[in-house]
Amino acid sequence: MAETTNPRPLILYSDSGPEPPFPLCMEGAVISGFGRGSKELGIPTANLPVDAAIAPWIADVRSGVYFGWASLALPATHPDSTASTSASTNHSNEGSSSTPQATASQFQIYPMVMSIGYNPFYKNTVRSAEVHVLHSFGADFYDAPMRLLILGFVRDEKDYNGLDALIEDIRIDCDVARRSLARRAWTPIEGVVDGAKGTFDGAWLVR
Ligand code: ADP
Ligand code: RBF
Ligand code: MG
Repeated sequence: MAETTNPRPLILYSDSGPEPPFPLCMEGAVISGFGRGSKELGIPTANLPVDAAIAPWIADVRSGVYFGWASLALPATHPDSTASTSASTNHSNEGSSSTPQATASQFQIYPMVMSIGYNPFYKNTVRSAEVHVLHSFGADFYDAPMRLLILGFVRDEKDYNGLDALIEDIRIDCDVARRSLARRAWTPIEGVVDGAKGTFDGAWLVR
């Protein structure tokens, strides 16, 4: 399959914020995925059950890559839990300027990029929803409650000649997500961009 080498735009949509049908919301407890060793590839994905009873939009949504915010209720014993500290800053693993935090809530907010679909590279027969959180965690968080505020579509899912090409595209997806989210109208009020509060209503993530 011929892969395009065209440069991809790194910032999507206008600075003025998400457009309909976004935001789309989804929540669930993190489940085990396909066990393909995504973690070993440096792109672990927290899988959520695809449940149309909880997120009715998911049955009809276009398969592909999306970006937005994830919130996680980590157990107090988790190394990244800020449950017992007063100040938290969720530093992105690759130095995003966008570092939302949630101190009053048990939910901590992180930027994320995700895939919804059949993973044509692996030819899955069931639709999966998997989230790569843009943060370097000190431990796994299976079973943790996770909420998603999906703010934009990045690209259709594709098949690839090899794993390297898939990983390269996912790396770019991560960049696109970070940069697109690091704008005030895309960042929740609970978060901080360039020293200023975000202006996006992300209350659902932390309530
Ligand atoms: P699985 O096939 O079970 O989904 P993965 O290799 O995709 O396995 O790893 C996913 C797990 O890794 C998540 O459920 C979570 O507990 C953990 N994890 C650690 N860091 C991250 C991260 N940055 N994003 C998503 N999951 C992460
Ligand atoms: N799988 C595909 O088959 N095609 C894709 O285009 C694709 N894009 C992805 C983009 C992101 C941001 C993420 C997190 C996953 C994507 N996947 C895709 C799923 C990927 O195959 C899966 O996470 C594997 O477990 C990685 O080894
Ligand atoms: Mg996974």
